[in-house]
Amino acid sequence: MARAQTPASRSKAAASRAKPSVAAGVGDGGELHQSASAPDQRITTNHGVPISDNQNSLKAGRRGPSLLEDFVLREKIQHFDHERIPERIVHARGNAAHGVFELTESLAGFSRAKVLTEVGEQTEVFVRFSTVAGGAGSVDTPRDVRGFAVKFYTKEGNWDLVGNNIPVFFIQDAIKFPDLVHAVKMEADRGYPQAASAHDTFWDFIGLMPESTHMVMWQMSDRTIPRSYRMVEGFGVNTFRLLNDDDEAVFVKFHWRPRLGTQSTCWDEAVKIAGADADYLRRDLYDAIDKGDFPEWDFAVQILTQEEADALPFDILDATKLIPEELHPLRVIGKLTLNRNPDNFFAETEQVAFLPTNMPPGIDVSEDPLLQGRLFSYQDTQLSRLGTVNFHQIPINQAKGCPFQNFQRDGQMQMAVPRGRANYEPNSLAEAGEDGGPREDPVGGFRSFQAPVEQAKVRLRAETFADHFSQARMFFRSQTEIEQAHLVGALVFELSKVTLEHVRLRVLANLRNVDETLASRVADGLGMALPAASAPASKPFDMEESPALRIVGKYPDTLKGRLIGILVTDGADGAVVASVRTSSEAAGAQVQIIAPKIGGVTLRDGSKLKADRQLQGAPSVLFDAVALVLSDAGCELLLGEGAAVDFVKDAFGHLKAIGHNPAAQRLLDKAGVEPDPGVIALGKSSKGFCAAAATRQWNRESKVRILA
Ligand code: HDE
Repeated sequence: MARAQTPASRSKAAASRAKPSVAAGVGDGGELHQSASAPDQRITTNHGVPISDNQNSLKAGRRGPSLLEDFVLREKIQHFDHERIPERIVHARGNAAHGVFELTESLAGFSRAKVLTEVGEQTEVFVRFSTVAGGAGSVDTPRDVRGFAVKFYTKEGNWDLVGNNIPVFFIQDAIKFPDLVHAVKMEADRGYPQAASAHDTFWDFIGLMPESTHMVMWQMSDRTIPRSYRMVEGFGVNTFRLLNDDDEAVFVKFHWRPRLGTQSTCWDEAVKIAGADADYLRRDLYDAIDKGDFPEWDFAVQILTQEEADALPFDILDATKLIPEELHPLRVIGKLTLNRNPDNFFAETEQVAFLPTNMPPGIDVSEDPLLQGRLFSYQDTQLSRLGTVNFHQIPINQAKGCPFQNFQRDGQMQMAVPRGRANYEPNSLAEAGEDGGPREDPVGGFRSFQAPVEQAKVRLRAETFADHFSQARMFFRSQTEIEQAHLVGALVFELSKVTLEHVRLRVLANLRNVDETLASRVADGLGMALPAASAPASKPFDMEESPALRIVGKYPDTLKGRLIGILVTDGADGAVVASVRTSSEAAGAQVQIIAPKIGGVTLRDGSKLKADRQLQGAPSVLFDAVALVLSDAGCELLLGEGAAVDFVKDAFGHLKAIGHNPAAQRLLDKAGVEPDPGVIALGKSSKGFCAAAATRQWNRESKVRILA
């Protein structure tokens, strides 16, 4: 057994196993093993999921082929295969935090998983956010999809919900994943660009894979340049199943909704943040948790019966499609709070190993061909990444809510010290008073949904997967004008970096199937003539717009979670600084003082004010709103400092609220700031500034850049 036991608990366990449940027979299809095993006696996977049948692999029918999704079999065999073959590779960029998940509404009747049915239960979690394309040393803010991977340490084994901040994916079948990743990562001959999709090979692949079009709409939206990991949505992406006590199934989609709302940066801002602070997002998350400002998400599900799924105009197994909330509303069933930073980045954040195959009894997979491939890939990746089949023994990966115990043995970096002779099953050692080890649990163990699969084995895509454009169209048309302009701008930016003209043309030809205005705006931005539309595999149709897919207008106007920067100079009025600070903090913001020198400034009344940041290292891109509290002499000095002019110019260009005292006017003028509702004169009260700082000044945008 993998778990250490005290001598007392060992003898108790051995005694209670005197009559092993396997005595009934083996190799009979499992039907004879009908009695339940006590939780501390049952055999589990390495992640603590109880096993219902340790005799038979999962097959398509009694005499049919074994199924790839049999994670119990694969975990066991792979553990055995790799017992003496360790290997390590590098890992991608991400950061993580510990937290807790609390269930607020039970899904009893739909699922037998305790984590989804025991209301009020607090389940420990570890959540890792990541970029996808860049290496471990790349920056935090490229335009990229973000990973949102959650490990729930449930009482019935670990549940890993390994999702993204976008609800759909580029491809429909796992067999295309290596091609997609090769195409987006740095080009093979030259080794660049790092962490950027704006290059030939990515768009070459996209143009040739119309099924990626919906995802590309999301990727080109502001969601891929998030303001903070505290402000990203999360999605399970693939369709899963819930199984109740009677093994009846429904389909389920999982969603995380940030309580701070989904918020993004401007593209120019994201580019500049990359230079100002390569660790922007990881620092933001760490600082917020460190200060006790714990990020929270609502956890929601969309549940569909087979009939409801059949009634959809697209296939629920196709990961390039979402289910509009307006059709099937989200049901909030729990809350996630991140409340503790890791103690050690390597031991926890780097070594955490997520596996979509980690599911407690009551949650199951669907036949989504992307998910089916994922069921194999992650375990395999961890073996080479962490170098040992015993990666489940690394503390961050261990099942914490329950024991894990089985007969898998040895291997590189074995940390457990199993006792006794029982390293095989069935055994009858208990009859001789020895510890015979754990037993399978047909009642409480993991059981797969008995989906009928008797069909010819084929390498074919389902016809119901053929529509590649209708949801892309729905996404584009559901966006606000501002968001549409950003999306078009992003496409123009990316395609302008593509050197192969035929690739640009092919993408434009596909875009015509999404929306003619979109295609002509992009063509116009590129200065190219529109090519003929590509021939779609299935004619796109118009779906109802889904306002739920917007960001702008959806997130709450609030100072909560925001960072305000106050730029001060010697001779500044301390009362104004105090007013901005007090009001902002009272409304939930964090405040930092920025000064020309890190030692701080001497205020007008002769008192000293410490600085948190020095101006040249604290450009305004790092703040959500800024206030300028200067003296006349201080302003004079800053007029000759490029960093000060850029500070103001960028704050204006990135649609941020700018509070200022009268002495700062000359700096505003030099930076080209024009009066608007987001440029606020600071007086005795900072109310107006705080109200403007609670959001972005979207109406300013057309004044500061030409929108595509
Ligand atoms: Fe992953 N993915 N993926 N992926 N994925 C990995 O596993 C893979 C996909 C996602 O913070 C790898 O441990 C295949 C969709 C996240 O540690 C690897 C396919 C979604 C993370 C792997 C997909 C994801 C990964 C690399 C297509 C959203 C980071 C390192 C069939 C639902 C987890 C690792 C972390 C990581 C394979 C597609 C999310 C290679 C084969 C769709 C958040 O195993």
